Amino acid sequence: MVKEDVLKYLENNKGKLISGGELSKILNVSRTAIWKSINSLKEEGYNIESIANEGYKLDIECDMLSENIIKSNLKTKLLGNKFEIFKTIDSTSSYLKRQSQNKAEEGLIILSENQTNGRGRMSRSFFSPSNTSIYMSILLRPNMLITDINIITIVSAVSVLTAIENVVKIKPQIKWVNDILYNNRKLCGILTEAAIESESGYVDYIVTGIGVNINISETDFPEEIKHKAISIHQITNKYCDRNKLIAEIINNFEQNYFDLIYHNKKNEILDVYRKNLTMIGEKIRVIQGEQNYIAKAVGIDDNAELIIETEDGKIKIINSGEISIREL
Ligand code: BT5
Repeated sequence: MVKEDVLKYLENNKGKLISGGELSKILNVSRTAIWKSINSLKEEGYNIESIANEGYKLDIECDMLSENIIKSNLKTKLLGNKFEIFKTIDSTSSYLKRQSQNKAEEGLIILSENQTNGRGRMSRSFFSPSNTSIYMSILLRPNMLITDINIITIVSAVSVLTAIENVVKIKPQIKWVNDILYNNRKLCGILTEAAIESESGYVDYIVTGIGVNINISETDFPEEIKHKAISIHQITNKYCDRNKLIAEIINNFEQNYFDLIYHNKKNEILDVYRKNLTMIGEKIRVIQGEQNYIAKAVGIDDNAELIIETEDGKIKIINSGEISIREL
């Protein structure tokens, strides 16, 4: 389609002025078709400058989600073989779960500029404003017992953490089980959901949902989470290129996923997870439904469960299913 071709050209030449005549020659379409495409892209929110008698220029800081830019930074064989990018959606994970039931293939990735019903664990909501962050879900179909899926959460956390370190040059930490924190405030939440094949106990599919706060300012967060959430922009005071970070997350994810599935490197992945884990050795509050109690976080076992020591000296293993922890 002409519009996609025009966009691709402008994205590959961000910040450069190109005349309508040149574009129509390169893409082999009429100038009217170019003009129509540009107007439609502007309506979609692309920051394109039209200069009379000179041409068009896509703003260098334009940061709309772009399959073209993401793909040009991907080094993967499986993840991202297919993308669907939405302007708005209820939840990228809810949508992907529906597609998974319809036999969508492993590696499909859903992204959206916003979510009207972004979800966390235990029916909690995930604040998902438009055009400022990453809301991404990845479909996996590993040959794995459902009891082993905690390790996929570990793969996601390690992959997002390393991607942020590489692209943004900051050092966040992981909070068991699925949060990436900076200065003890949540930068990213990860939700791992799975469906089981009846009888066999094996996984049918896993949907990993990743939400990273990118270009949100402190005043944009709702009152209830302002003090416990943070965005990359708040940390660096710079705009962060979402498309590059998305590609880096996907690249790392595939590398770690393949290392886990094909190269038996679960222990190496767990090591990176453990090294970057916050709260270990510290007193924490363990929250389960209405109940909560104080314990010491001792470490993570090989199933990525949290080992704690209760105040009466008992060692307990807790699984993330229905339990959260909080600093004292
Ligand atoms: C999570 O749950 O943190 C998992 C969030 C996963 C979000 C992604 S976005 C793409 C995909 N599609 C979805 O619908 N979900 C996934 P949990 O550990 O339960 O934390 C939820 C809690 O985090 C809330 O109760 C708030 O206190 C807090 N919170 C909500 N929105 C936040 C945000 N944007 N940044 C930081 N904290 C937030």
